[in-house]
Amino acid sequence: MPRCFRPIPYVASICVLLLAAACGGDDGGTSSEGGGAGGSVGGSSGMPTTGSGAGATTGTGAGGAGGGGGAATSDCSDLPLCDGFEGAAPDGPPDTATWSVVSPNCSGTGTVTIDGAQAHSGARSLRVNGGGGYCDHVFIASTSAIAALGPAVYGRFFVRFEEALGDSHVTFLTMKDANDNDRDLRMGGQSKILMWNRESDDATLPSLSPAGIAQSLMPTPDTWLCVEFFVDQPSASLQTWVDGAAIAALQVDDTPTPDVDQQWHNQPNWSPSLTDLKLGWESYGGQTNTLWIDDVALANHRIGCN
Ligand SMILES: [Ca+2]
Repeated sequence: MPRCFRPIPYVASICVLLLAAACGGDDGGTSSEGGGAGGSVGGSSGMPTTGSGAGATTGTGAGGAGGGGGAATSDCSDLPLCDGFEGAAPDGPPDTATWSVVSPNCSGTGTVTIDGAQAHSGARSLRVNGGGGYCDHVFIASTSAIAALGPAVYGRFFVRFEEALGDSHVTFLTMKDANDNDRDLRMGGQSKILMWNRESDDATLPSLSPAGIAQSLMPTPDTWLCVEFFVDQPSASLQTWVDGAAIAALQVDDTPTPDVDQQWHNQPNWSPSLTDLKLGWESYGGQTNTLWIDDVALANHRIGCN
């Protein structure tokens, strides 16, 4: 069941959309596209390609599925998930051995197709035509790789937004959490910044206060971002890097930090057990966008941007 925040100035009132209402379309949230993106993102590279996955107890799973080939900038072929979308034909779906295309509950105008005109690596990427209604949502979904990884999951993907993130709430990555009644752990945007959102109680990371917003970043349009995350069930922690730099606003640790993860600790038994990875677009306040995704990988160690 969708939930969302209305972008009322940093006292985000929770609105719980009845599915029928959501599918009916507009819930009236503002969808103004923000002006110029503020925080430019620095250059990439220079990051370690291995890390000590705290608490990682399982090895890599089944061999790499997915496209492979092409002039990938990242050699991730030995990882349980590694896809640069080079092996699928333009204008069609991504490799069906790795991904399914899903629109949970209801579907609308959103589409995902392989794009031969835009790429981070090689010649192709996944293009997401993101619609503005909840039911216009669409994702590519992978379940086997994340299930093989166990309780500590590192992810990496590149994303390019055609337009800046607006004020209303959107999601471009979701992962189902079996320990949270199968509700989603979602990465997206609100108040023009990158943020995480927990579907079950609408907690945001960071808190959408001015101080919280200032510690995240506004993605620069028409620019590839390298996004990395680490979701660790044993320590109930979450980390995020963009272009190799840790983003202070996007970290959950065991200490509630005002403006950052204090709200996240409202659910003290949060213990994420992820069962899928979905990438695409879901919008709760009318915001549309076109985005491209490339070089998606999951591992039991930090993957890096190179
Ligand atoms: Ca590619």
